[in-house]
Amino acid sequence: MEGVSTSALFSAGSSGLAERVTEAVNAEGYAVVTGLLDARGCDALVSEVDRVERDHGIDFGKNDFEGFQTRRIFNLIQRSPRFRELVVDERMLGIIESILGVDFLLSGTTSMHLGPGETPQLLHADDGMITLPRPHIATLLTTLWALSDFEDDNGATRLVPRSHLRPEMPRPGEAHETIAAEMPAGSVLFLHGSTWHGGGANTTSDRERYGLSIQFVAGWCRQQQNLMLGTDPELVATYPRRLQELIGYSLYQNVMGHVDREHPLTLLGQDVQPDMVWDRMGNEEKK
Ligand SMILES: O=C(O)CCC(=O)C(=O)O
Repeated sequence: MEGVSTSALFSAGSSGLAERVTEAVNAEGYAVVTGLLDARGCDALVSEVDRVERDHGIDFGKNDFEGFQTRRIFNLIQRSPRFRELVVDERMLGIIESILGVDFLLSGTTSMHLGPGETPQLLHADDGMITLPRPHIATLLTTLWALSDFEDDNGATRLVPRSHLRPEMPRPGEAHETIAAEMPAGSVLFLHGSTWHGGGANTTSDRERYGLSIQFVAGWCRQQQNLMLGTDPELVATYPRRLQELIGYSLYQNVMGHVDREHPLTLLGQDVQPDMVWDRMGNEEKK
């Protein structure tokens, strides 16, 4: 099976990383960046995934899409500061802003832990429910963090290069040429929201595949996970400011998301002036 193309493969230290990844995502529908986490970082996150699964009795999926041999933890950021640190990784956020534009939002955080015996997931596009005519610019961007090696036989994500440029969506039962996003632990797969992909089969008898999905949307789109309602505001008040903004305590283009004309961060007890676009426009008119 064909693997990741060299034109879509980068290392964390590459110069002009954000621009080059953006170019690859727009042209190929995906890019892989190696070396964003070291072995200690991966091990620590795997231990956190194992701990949360144990503490909260996280069971296998109840349908074929979520995976009968896959454990998923949603809203990871509320489970541990380690996951929160990952979401504000500036190297990743720089790439996301380059693709989705300013004021983008976090859409969801999910652990996808594939066990031996998992079968291939249905090919799909993460923005499949968006009713814009296809193809269209990226409104959603998925990052898949490999905490263990992603290999062809242990469930590496499979994808169809350039499928984000097609006008249609894959239909169940159709056969498509895919590549396996094989990558060493510590790498991240960046996926255009329209790219056809799915978790691979884990045909091994003893190798787990640990992956974290951190998804983002353009600031004018709806987030998949309701991160503002899903977390106790007292806990959110302890998050780094950047993470509070990413989950929705922020304004898009100085207007979308205001609360009674106030900045949403005031709900967390912060004194932030909204800098409304209406003030700017009104003052412009008078000049
Ligand atoms: O686990 C993976 O490799 C991808 C999973 C996925 O695409 C999904 O669940 O939407």
